Amino acid sequence: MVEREDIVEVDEALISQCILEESLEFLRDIITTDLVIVGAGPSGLTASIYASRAGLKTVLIERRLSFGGGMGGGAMHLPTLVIEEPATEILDDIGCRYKRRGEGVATVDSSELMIRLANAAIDAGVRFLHGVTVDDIVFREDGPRVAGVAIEWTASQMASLHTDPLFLKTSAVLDATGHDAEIVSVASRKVPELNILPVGEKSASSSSSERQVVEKTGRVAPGLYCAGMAVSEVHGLPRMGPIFGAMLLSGRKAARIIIRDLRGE
Ligand code: 48H
Ligand code: FE2
Repeated sequence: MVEREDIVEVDEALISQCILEESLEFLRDIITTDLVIVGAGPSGLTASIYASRAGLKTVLIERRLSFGGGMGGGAMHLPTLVIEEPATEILDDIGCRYKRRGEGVATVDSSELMIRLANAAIDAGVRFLHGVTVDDIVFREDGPRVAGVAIEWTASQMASLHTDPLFLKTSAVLDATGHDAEIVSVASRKVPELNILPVGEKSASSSSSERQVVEKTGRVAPGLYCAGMAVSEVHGLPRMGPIFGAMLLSGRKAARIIIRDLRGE
């Protein structure tokens, strides 16, 4: 086969026009959604896959320009993650290869898991906003309930350039921001009527924490849910260290609860 090198000439104005028209259409489309997930770590990505597959219009907002959250750093930057049963069900579902390492324990390559989760999310129809930080919620006094998020360019925040945010309206917000539970934290601080009191994460105890994180995953206030390490922060659970089964299972469970709540089942 001959490799073609007769590259098409594209006018600069057309490049800008393509980007602006498509991006504005995308942004207009996500002004109202069923679900906003904050954080593209293991729990947020997993939740997005199951929510979107069930038909929820889902947007995932990530502060950084990457997929995977803490998975990329693994344990002290080593490229292997430990996953325990039954989270291998999710690995099978997204086509991620793993190695069995004894009774109920498996290992995965961290790059492969990040990319397979992101790929499954895109296949499921999840829309992504990268380089954007959620720094506040929108709430409604009736209830009271969480009704949306305020978004800002991460770059503006890093440059300490205060600009006013844009708002996205949604039926449910999932805090998958990891250790700091940033969304629950801002909601508890600024909307005392929601009665949320994050307890703070405790020191390590891997096995008990894995179980409890999944158990406590769910609704924090009307319209606001949490998954992953945010659950430890909110409910005062021990950290678990570099084991990721509960992150995946928590994401899947959060999606199931949100789907049920939004369908009024
Ligand atoms: C937009 C935001 C914002 C914001 C944060 O930290 P993550 O990987 O979160 P989880 O809970 O899915 O997974 C936790 C896991 O990585 C981990 O740290 C474990 C298992 N630790 C155990 C231990 O003992 O330490 O991902 C969160 C993502 C990141 O990509 C952030 O950049 C992003 O959320 N994020 N995005 N707006 N306000 N806050
Ligand atoms: Fe961590």
